[in-house]
Amino acid sequence: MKRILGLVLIVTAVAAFNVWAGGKGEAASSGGGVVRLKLAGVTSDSSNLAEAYFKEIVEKESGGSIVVDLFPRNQLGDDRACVESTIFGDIDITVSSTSSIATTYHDLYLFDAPFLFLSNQHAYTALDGPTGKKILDGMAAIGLKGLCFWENGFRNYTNNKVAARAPADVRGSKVRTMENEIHLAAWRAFGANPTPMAFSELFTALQQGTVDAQENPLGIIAANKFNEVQKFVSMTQHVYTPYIVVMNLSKYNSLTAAQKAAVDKAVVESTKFQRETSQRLEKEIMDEFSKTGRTTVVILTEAEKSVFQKIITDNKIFDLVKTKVDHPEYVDAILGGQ
Ligand code: TK8
Repeated sequence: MKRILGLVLIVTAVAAFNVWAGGKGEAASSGGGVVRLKLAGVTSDSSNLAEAYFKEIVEKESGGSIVVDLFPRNQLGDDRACVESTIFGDIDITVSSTSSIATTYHDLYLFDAPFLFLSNQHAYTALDGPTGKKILDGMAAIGLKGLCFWENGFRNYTNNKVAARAPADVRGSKVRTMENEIHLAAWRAFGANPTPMAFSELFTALQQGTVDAQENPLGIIAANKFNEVQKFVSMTQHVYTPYIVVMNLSKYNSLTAAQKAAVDKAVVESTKFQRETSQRLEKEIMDEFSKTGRTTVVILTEAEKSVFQKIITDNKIFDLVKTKVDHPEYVDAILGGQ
C-alpha cells in the first residue's frame, strides 16, 4: 500500500513538474516528456524566417512541451532526400518544392503545369481551397501529414548571354531544370536544350559553364547568389512553384490534442507570414539587382509572356500533366478557379 502511494506521489510530482516547466517554457532540454521535432528547411530567406516563426509558435502554444530543432538551407540534403527521410521518420517536418517530390506523390505534378496560376492570389485560393486540401490529405497514403503550402514563387529564366524576352532567345540554350518530366517537356517546347540536375550542383554548373541558364524564383536566385554567375534575370513567371510542408504522419498522430492544436495554429500563422515575407523580399531583391547593376532584370510584358503560354497550349502540356497526376480532375478544378 505504502509503495503504491509512493509511486502515485512520484507520478503526480513528475506530472506537476511538467506542467510547471511547460508553462514556463523551461522543459526544453530536460527531455522528460518533451517532444523534439526535427525540421528541415530550404535555401530561401522567406522560408528560413517562416521556419523560425513556426518554431516560435509551436513552442509557445505547446507550453514548451514541443521543441523544434531547425536545420535550414538544405543542410540535411536536397528537398527530395529530406522528404524521403520524413517518410521514414528520421526527419519530422520538411519544407520542399512540390516539383522535387512529384515522382513520389504524383498529384503534385499539377503544380508543374506552366501558366496554371497567373497570379499569386489565384495560387493561394486554390492551395488553401478544397483542391489544395485534398492534395494535402492524400499524402497520408505515403505516411505523411500534408501541413500546408508555402511559397517558393513564380519561376524566372536566368542566363548570361541575352536579355531574353521571347522563345527565340532561349532557343538552344542549355538550361538546367529540376529532375521533373513536365519541366523538361515545357523547356523542350520552348526550343531550349533542358538538362535535369540536382539543385545542389547548380551553382557550380553555372559557374563552370556546364549549363548556360537556369530557372527559379527570385528568392532562390538571390539566396544562392545565382545573380553572381548570371547577368540576366527574365521575369518569365512561367511556373508558380509552391513549397509543401510535410510531417511524418505517425509523429503527428502521436501528439496530444493540445500539441496538435499548437502545430495546427503554427501552420496557419506561418503560412500567412511566409507568403507575405516572400512577396516583400521579391520586391527588395528586384530593387537590389537593379541598384547593383550587375544583374539586369528583364520585365516581360503580358503579351511577351503569352507567347510562352501559347507554346504550352499548342504543345498540349496540360494533357501531359493529366497523364502524370492521379486525379486529372484537379487540373480542371484549379483552372475553374478552385
Ligand atoms: C528549393 C529547391 C529548388 C528548386 C530547384 O527548395 O531545384 O530548382 O526550385 O529551389 O527545390
